[in-house]
Amino acid sequence: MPNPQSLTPTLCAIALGSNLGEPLAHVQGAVQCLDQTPTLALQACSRWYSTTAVGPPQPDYINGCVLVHSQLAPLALLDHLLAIERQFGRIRRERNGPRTLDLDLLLYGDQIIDLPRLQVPHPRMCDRPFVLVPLAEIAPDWHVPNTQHTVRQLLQTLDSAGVHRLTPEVCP
Ligand code: PH2
Ligand code: MG
Ligand code: MG
Repeated sequence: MPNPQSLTPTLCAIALGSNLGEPLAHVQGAVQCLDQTPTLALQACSRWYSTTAVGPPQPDYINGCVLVHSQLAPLALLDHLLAIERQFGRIRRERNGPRTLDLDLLLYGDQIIDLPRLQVPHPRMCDRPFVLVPLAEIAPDWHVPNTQHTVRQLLQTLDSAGVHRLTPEVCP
């Protein structure tokens, strides 16, 4: 059996979001957790954005994206992200409802994964300016599997009016 923790590193994109408690502290803390994971190597971190919530009425989100080289296989990486969410007090309630921390695995190299627990590319990433705006900052030329397009091209099809970069005074 291959050891799931000794894979050749694969570049992955992860989206971060929070709109409960101290959202900026949560997403920044989550990046620190990812950075401290021995089987992950942080490659890039977008700036942070304040974004209008999509879904039921709820507070605005802080959103951003990171790139990591992962030695964890896709499901092991998913489990690790869920464990970090729990560490930040995530409780699963209504779909698309407010949350202290959401970590979504968007892209795992050029892989297409369709399992009950995990779909990659993330099935809704192409419709979400709060995902594509930060992702385009750090990976504009990534070809999104299952589409004929790069992140930058996908972003150009969306209205990004509800996505605002945090000012340097709020987040240097
Ligand atoms: N996440 C959701 C539902 N709605 N809206 C914004 N602006 N940002 C999010 O991260 C977000 C959302 C479910 O994951
Ligand atoms: Mg999400
Ligand atoms: Mg999620």
